[in-house]
Amino acid sequence: MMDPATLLLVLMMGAVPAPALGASGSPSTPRIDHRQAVQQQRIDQGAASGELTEKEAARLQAEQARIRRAEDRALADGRLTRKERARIEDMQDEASTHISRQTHDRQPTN
Ligand SMILES: [Ca+2]
Repeated sequence: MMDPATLLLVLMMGAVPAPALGASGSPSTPRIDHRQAVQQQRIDQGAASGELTEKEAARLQAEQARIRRAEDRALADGRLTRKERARIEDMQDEASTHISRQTHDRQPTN
């Protein structure tokens, strides 16, 4: 069993390489990641408020999963080309439209 001071030191040491990893590892995708988080939030809120039916929410979740997979595939070689980035952003544009449409279609919940 480690004493608390040693444990703290280990945790602090463990925390140091994390930011360094981001700099030398995969290309950063802050814009894509931010939009992902926002869209996920919109789906969650729509589902919680009843503006999205379970089916609509499930479909929109599946779309988000497809976008994440596309991003993973694009990043698999450690490089995100302009074309790859544009394709993912196009998918996010479409997903955003789908979320708005399904959230405001006044479809009664079922
Ligand atoms: Ca790539």
